[in-house]
Amino acid sequence: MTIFSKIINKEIPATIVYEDDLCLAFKDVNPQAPTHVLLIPKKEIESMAKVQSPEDEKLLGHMMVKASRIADQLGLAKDGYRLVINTNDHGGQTVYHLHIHILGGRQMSWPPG
Ligand code: DGP
Repeated sequence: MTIFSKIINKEIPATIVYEDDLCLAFKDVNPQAPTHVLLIPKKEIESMAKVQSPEDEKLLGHMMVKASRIADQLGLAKDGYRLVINTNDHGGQTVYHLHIHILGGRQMSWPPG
């Protein structure tokens, strides 16, 4: 269990921007862009390295479509945005509950650091 489970269970506060039966989106506490939201599954999945089942396939498809809709709602669609899923150590993951970063509101650079 991670701190994100506590956010899902409303045991600790977060600024929630979207919620449904399968996933939750809230503002990142340490924003790296003018808009920085985390979209997480309510199911506890450690990382992208652990997804495999048909259930996960459906869940991640759902989340990618929701990421698009949330980005649109946040006003990011026209100028663009970046979706990031840091995975395990080399990916820079710090919280081991799968999450999609939705970042926007500034020009992004490439390659990532
Ligand atoms: P990552 O490094 O990809 O595992 O990203 C974890 C992100 O989670 C990081 O950008 C900061 C954010 N974060 C960590 N703890 C909390 C918290 O308690 N509340 C919120 N809103 N964000 C958190």
